[in-house]
Amino acid sequence: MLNLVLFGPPGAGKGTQSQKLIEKYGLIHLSTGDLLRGEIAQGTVLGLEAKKLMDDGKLVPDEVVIGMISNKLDANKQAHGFIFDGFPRTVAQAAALDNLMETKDGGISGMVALEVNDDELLKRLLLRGKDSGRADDQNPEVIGKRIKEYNDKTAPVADFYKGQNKFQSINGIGSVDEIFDAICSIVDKWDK
Ligand code: B4P
Repeated sequence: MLNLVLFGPPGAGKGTQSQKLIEKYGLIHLSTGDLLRGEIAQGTVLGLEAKKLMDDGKLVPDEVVIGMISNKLDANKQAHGFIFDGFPRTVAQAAALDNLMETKDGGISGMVALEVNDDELLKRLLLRGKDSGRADDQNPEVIGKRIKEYNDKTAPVADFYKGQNKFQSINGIGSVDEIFDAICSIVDKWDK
C-alpha cells in the first residue's frame, strides 16, 4: 500500500499536486479542506461551524477533522492507498492518523513537504481568490493568519514524521510539472 501525506503551508501546491498524484498512483484523495467545503456547501451544522473558523483563517477542531477522515477510511477499505492533503495539520491529528492507519491500512509510507516562502504563498492565494470564490483567499489579513496558524500549529507535524524517518522535503517553487517530477522521484521509492 502507498499512503502519502502531502505537507506544506496554505497555497504551497498540495491540492494541485494531489490531482496529479492520484492519477499516476491510483490513490484515493482525502483533502480535509475539500471535505469541509463540501459540508459548507450542503449547509450542515458542522459546515456552518467550520465556515466561521475557516473564513477567519483558523483551524477547525481536531475531533471534527479526525472524525471525517476516519469515516472516509472506513468507506474506502479496498483502496490501493491514500493521499492525505491538508491533514494532519496538528501533532494530535498526526497521532490519530497513525492509530487509524495502524489498524486498517498498514501505516503511512511517508510525508513530502513543499517548501514555499510567505511572499509567494500570498501571491498565489490572492490570485486564486480572484475567481475561486473562497473567502479565505481574498483578504491578505486572513491569509496572514492562516500562515501564522501553520507556523504555530502545523509546522511541528514535520518533526513527528522526521522522528519516524518518513520525512522528505522539496522546493515548492517552479513549474507544476517540475515539482511533480521531484515528488515522484521520492514517492517511487515508497511505492512497493
Ligand atoms: P485547504 O483547503 O487545505 O487550503 P490550502 O492549504 O489553502 O490549500 P492548498 O495548499 O492545497 O492550495 P494549493 O497549494 O493547491 O484548507 C483550507 C482551510 O480549511 C484551512 O485554513 C482550515 O481552516 C481548514 N482545514 C483544512 N484541513 C484542516 C485540518 N486538517 N485541521 C483543521 N482545519 C483544517 O493551491 C494554491 C494556489 O497556488 C492555487 O491557485 C494553485 O493553482 C497555485 N499553485 C499551485 N502550484 C503552483 C506552482 N507550482 N506555481 C504557481 N502557482 C501554483
